[in-house]
Amino acid sequence: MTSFEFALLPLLYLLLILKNPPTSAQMMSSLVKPGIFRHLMCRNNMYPRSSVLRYPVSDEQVFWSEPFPDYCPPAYTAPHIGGQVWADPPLPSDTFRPQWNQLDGQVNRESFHGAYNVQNGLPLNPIGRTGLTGRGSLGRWGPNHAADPIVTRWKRDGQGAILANLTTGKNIIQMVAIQRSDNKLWAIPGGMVDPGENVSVTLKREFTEEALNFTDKANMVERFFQAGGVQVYQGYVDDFRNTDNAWMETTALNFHDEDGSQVGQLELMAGDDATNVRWTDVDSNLKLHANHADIVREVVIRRNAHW
Ligand code: RP5
Repeated sequence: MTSFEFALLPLLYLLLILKNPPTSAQMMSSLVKPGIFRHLMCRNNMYPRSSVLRYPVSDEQVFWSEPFPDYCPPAYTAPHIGGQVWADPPLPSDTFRPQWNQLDGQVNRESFHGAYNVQNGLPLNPIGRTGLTGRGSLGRWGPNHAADPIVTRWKRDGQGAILANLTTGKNIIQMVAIQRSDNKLWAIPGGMVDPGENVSVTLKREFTEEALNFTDKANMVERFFQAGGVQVYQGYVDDFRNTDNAWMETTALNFHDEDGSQVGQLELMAGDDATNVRWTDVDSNLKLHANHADIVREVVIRRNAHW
C-alpha cells in the first residue's frame, strides 16, 4: 500500500460508518462491555458511607484475565443490610444456596451480560475487579437489578416554540433528573426492581416517588407510562457501590413527551431518597451518577437531539 493510500484509510473508514451506521443494539452493547469497559466510578478510593478503603486497582488490572497475584481486597458488607427483606443472607452459609445465573425463585440472578463466573461460592463481577469483596451496601450477591426511566421533553420558549442549539441547529432535549441523597450527584430517577416485579411497574413507581411525590395527576402519569417507553439500554451500571461480588445492572427506557402536554407540564417535587429534582438540559456537559450520562446519550441519538 502506498503512503497516499494509507493516508486515505481513516476517510474510507468514516465513509463505511456513514453508509452503515451502527444499529441501536450495537450502540447499546458498546456502552459497557465486559473485556473492554474499565471500572471508573466503582474504583473510588473509600467505599461510600464507610471508612473502608478499596484495594488500588489500575486500569490494566481491572480485567480478571490480567494476572494480579498481589490482589488482596478487603471484604465489606454494610451492617445495615443484615436481616433486611430486600437483602440476601450472608455467604458462605449452610442453609442459603443461591441459584446463580438463573431466576432463583422470584429473585433474578441472571446478568444481562451472559453467565458470570462463581469463585469460592461467590459470584464474580462480570466487568472485573473493584478493590473490594463482599456486598458493600448492595442487597444481593451478584446482579442487583434496577430500572431507570428517562423522562424527556423538548425545551421550549415562553410561546411554546421548540428551542434549538445555535451551533448544531438541533433541538434541545430536557430530562427529569433527581439529586441523589447518598452521593449528592444528579441521576436518572431509577430504583431497584423488587423480586418478581415487572420492570414497567418499577419505572413508574420510582419516577412517581422520586420526581413527583404526589398523586393528584396519577391518571395522567399512569397513561403516560402505559403508552410505553423505548428501551435504550440494558446492562451493567458503573455504580459507586459495586464490589467484586455484587453489582448493579439496569433496564433503561425513554418516555418522551413530544408536545410537552403531559408529564412535561407537571410540577416536579423531590421525594423518597431524592433531595432535589429538575428538568435538565441534556448536552455533552451533562455529569450524572454512575454511567447515566452515557445511557442518556442513547436517547439523544435516537431523538436526533442536540448534544
Ligand atoms: C443506579 O442506582 C441504577 O441505575 C439506578 O438508577 C439506581 C438504583 O439504586 P437506588 O437509587 O435504589 O439506590 O445504579
